[in-house]
Amino acid sequence: MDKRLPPGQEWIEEPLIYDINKNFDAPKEEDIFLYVLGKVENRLRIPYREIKEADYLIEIEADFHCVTGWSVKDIRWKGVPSAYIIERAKPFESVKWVFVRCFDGYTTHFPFEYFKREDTLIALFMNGRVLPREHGYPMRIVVPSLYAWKSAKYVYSIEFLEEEEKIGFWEMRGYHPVGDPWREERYA
Ligand SMILES: Nc1nc2c(c(=O)[nH]1)N[C@H]1C(S)=C(S)[C@@H](COP(=O)(O)O)O[C@H]1N2
Ligand SMILES: [Mo]
Repeated sequence: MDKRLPPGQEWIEEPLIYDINKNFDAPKEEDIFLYVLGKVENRLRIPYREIKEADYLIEIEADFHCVTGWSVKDIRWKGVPSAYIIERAKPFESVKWVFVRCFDGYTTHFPFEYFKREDTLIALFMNGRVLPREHGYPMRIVVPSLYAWKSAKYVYSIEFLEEEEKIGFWEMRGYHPVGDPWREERYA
């Protein structure tokens, strides 16, 4: 038994590229912002460059588990930790959920508890390079503690919510609102 592999998963070498829609234009670098909104003290509109040049970037190495059954070991992601967003936006104490929107029309949601984890980040780099287009350029939220569909690519906004009132793309189609691979939370 491989203690590192969540139940029902198998290892593969490289992450498969999954996109609900490939036909969208990535904006030019100077037009890219990350919006932070919802139940927060400070709404933010952070230019991509400001995130890229933040004093405080972290790099993590994490396994990536897709709900369809494949897992990939040791992907390196670099970017700002979720704490950077939390410190600047100051979500209210009452926040329980996070809803993420992406340039391709994709959305996802998950509990704030997982957003707050130390290994959750807004990644701009993958395996030592600027995020490749197909893996989420310009920015991707990476939540290693949840199935890979929660690690939304092409992110442009993060909204903090008190109630589970906005439902993500796959969550709307029967996938789990939490999606913890160790508890095998595939479907709701
Ligand atoms: N914006 C966006 N993010 C997304 C998806 C998507 O279709 N659009 N697919 C998700 C799914 S189902 C998985 S398994 C991973 C795959 O990551 P990869 O395409 O970088 O390998 O991205 C997730 N993030
Ligand atoms: Mo997936």
